[in-house]
Amino acid sequence: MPSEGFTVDALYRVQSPTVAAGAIGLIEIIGDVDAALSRLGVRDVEVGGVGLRKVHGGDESVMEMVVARRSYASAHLMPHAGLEIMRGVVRLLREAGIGEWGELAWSDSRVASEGIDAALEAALSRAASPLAVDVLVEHASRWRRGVRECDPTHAAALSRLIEEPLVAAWGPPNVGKSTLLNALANERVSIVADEPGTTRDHVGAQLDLSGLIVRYVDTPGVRPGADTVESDAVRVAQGVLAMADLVLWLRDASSERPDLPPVRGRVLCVDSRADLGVRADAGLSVTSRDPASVRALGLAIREALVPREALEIAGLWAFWRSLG
Ligand SMILES: Nc1nc2c(ncn2[C@@H]2O[C@H](COP(=O)(O)OP(=O)(O)OP(=O)(O)O)[C@@H](O)[C@H]2O)c(=O)[nH]1
Ligand SMILES: [Mg+2]
Repeated sequence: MPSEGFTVDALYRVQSPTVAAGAIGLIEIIGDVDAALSRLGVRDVEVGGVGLRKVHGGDESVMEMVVARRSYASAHLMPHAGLEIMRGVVRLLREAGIGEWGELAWSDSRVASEGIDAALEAALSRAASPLAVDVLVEHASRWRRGVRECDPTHAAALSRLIEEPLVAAWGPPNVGKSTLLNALANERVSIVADEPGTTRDHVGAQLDLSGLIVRYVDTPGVRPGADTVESDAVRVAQGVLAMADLVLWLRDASSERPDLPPVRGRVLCVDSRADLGVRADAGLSVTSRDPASVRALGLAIREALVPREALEIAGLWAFWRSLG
C-alpha cells in the first residue's frame, strides 16, 4: 500500500510466480513508463524495442534485466529471477515511487486518480475495438468520481472491447457462409461458388461490427460423405468452434443445421439466403444480397457479444482486470 503523499504515475505488477523461482522474472509496468524508468535509473528503451539494462541497487549491487517496451504506457522488466532478486527489484520499484497495480492502489483516494490514468492509458493502448474508447473513459471517470459499486455481471462482455472475441460460422455446405463473411467484411476474403464443398479450410478475417472488432472464422460446410481432406478441415474447424465466443449456426430454407460439437460460447441460430425463402420457424434471417440485412446481422452479433445493457451499466467496470 503506498504511503502518505505517494504520487503514482506508474504501477507495477509481478507476473511471474511469486512462490517459486523461475529462471527469468516478469514484471509489468504501466503508466508513465518514461518517468518510471528514469526514476529507476534505467536508460530508456524506445517503444516497440527491447534492451538489456543495468539497475543499480542502493547497496552497490547491480542487476541486469531485459526491458521490453510494449507501448508508450507499458513495459516488461525481465530480470534473472530467484526470489531474492525479485524481492530486490520490487524494493527498487517501490523506492522509485512505483505503486503496486491492484485493488489496494485504487482504494486509496490519494492515489486512485493517478493510478486510474495509468490503467486507462494501458487499456486504451491495447483495446481492439473503437467502441472501447468512450466506455473506458466513462468508467475511468466514475472511478475518479468515487463510484465504488463494481458490477461483475457484464465484465466478461466488456472485456471483449479490449481483447477481440472469436466468432465462427457453422452450417451445411452451400448455404452462403463464405458469401456472408465477404459481405460482413465488405471485401472478398473467402472463395464463394455455387458448389457444395467450396471452402476446404477455415478462413479468418478481422471485422468491424459497428465499432466492435471481432475475429470471424468461416468454416467448411459439414456434410456426410466428405473426403479425407474435407473431414480433416471440419475437425480443425471444430477446434475453432470450441474456442469461439459466439457461433453462428446456419441453415437455409432447403437444408438442416448440422450437429453442433461442444462449444463454450453463445450460439446464434441464423437462417441464410433468406431472399430465396425462409422456413416458417425461421428466427434471425439474413440475405447477403441486401446490405441492410447484413448490417442488421452485424448488429445482432455485436449485441450477443457486448449487449447494450453492458455498455450502459450504471456501476463500475474494473477494466484493468481485462488487460491479461
Ligand atoms: N440468392 C442468394 N444466394 C446466395 C446468398 N449467399 C450466397 N449465395 C450463393 O450461394 C452459393 C454458395 O455460397 P457460398 O458462400 O460459397 O456457400 P458456403 O456455405 O460457403 O459453401 P461451402 O463453402 O461449400 O460450405 C453461391 O452461388 C452464392 O452466390 C444469398 O444471400 N442469396
Ligand atoms: Mg464456403
